[in-house]
Amino acid sequence: MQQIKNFINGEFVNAESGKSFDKRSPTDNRVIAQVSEAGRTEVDQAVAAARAAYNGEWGSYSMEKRVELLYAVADEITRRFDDFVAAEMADTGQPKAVMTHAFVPRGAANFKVFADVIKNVPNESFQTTTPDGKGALNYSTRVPKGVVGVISPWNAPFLLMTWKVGPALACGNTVVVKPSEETPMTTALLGEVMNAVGIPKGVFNVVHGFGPDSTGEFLTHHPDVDAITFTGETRTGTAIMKAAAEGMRDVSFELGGKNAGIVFADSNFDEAVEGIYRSSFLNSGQVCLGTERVYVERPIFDKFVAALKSKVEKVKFGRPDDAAANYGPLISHEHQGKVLSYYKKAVEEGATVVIGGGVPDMPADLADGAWVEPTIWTGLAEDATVMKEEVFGPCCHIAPFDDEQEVIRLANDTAYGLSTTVWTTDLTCAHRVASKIEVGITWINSWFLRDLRTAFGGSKQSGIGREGGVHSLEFYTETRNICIKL
Ligand code: NAD
Ligand code: 6OD
Repeated sequence: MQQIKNFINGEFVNAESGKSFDKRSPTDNRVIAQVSEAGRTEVDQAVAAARAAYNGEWGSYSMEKRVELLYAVADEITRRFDDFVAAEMADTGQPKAVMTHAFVPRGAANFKVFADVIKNVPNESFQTTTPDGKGALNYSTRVPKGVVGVISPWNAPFLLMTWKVGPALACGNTVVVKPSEETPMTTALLGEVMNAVGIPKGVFNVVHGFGPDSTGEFLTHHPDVDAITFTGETRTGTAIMKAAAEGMRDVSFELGGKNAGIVFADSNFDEAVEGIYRSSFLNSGQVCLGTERVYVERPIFDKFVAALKSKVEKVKFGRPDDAAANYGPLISHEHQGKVLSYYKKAVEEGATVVIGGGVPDMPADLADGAWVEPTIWTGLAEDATVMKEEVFGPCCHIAPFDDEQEVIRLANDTAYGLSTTVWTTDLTCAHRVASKIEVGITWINSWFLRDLRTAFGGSKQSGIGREGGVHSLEFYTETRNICIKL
């Protein structure tokens, strides 16, 4: 049985209390690791280590030295690629291809991209006139925030955690990371990588545990944490924002979504079906950018529903390393219960189930996993529960629309504002629609294509701030202005 410890000041340590919790496999519910649960003591130690490193060795490093070390981190992750893929598969139960093609390489890239950003970012300067005619020069510098608390979710654990740790360290901060209790493995491996390449002790710390009344809350309420970056549910973001209000700490939030997919009749039909299939069902629908509301122009509505159904029929459930399988379980029984309760509610509120709606028959060795069927509905009213609340499971509702203004109104009729995907061959229409949809990112004839240098974040209840490329500097640094009388 794997033992996962906290990583504090460069050492792997168990909690003083001796408390630990089980990490279960989503595929068959076996306990696959025992995770030490950090209490207040360990959170205090981790924050103190981060502060000491910030005031000490890390703080004394030049930007060039940090950049060199972050490149070494990325290279070491790549050298241990198979270990990261195995850890992420064990934690999430998702197919190997998702880890090898997307989530793990993107995690490694997060260190190089932000090293490059910090190396190349210019500072502004202004020459000011003064009454004596001599003038003054204003110039800005960027300084790190200090100790950053990183709270990350379970759905793409390594990618989403490194997307915060990479820029935080590149900018000269130190971090204390609290990964999701469901996915502790890759943060533990990252601790080994940090030691292997010589990142000073205390720069990167990991405390494992839960959210409320546990490690997450101890970290976000800790007075010596200068800023908090969080990815997860909007409700959790609200709790963390209250915690951050004590001491006026800055927050960066990537939160939930209830994203719309819009398919016009003139779209390339096969590409649109494939795109919506991926956006609704990749990672078993556990993607913040996923499409849970699909709007299809009426002339192709029936054909589209039939084509999407036919793709879902071909799903092959199985273990992550089963080459014949392409579909994994949900993260946990708890999440399975939540998703199934939405499936039930959809039917109670009048949905027609096109396909799915329950739990698939699985062979005996997988029967205890957190499996649910990918599900398509039609026929719901716009105010039905699953049209308003994020399910975060493999499901979508498909509704017909008749004109552009109507579909823009429908897409915007939500408390969330994370992303949209629009399918049409009329690029003028695509630009018009994209300019009106209230989200952080609109994909046209594509989905989940994001250059790491671009800004990412949500409008409305989907987030606060933008991370990605130079935009991450807004959160991970403060701008200081210096004015010299000439
Ligand atoms: P979650 O909010 O339940 O948990 C996220 C993290 O917060 C976990 O580490 C958890 O332990 C911690 N936490 C929970 N309560 C806390 C508290 N009171 N104080 C401090 N920490 C606390 O989210 P999840 O279920 O892990 O992830 C799924 C959610 O994340 C979905 O809503 C999804 O849309 C969202 N998400 C958003 C993005 C984005 O970029 N916008 C990306 C991925 C996931
Ligand atoms: O890599 C990204 O651009 C991104 N936004 C990933 C989000 C995954 C959420 O589930």
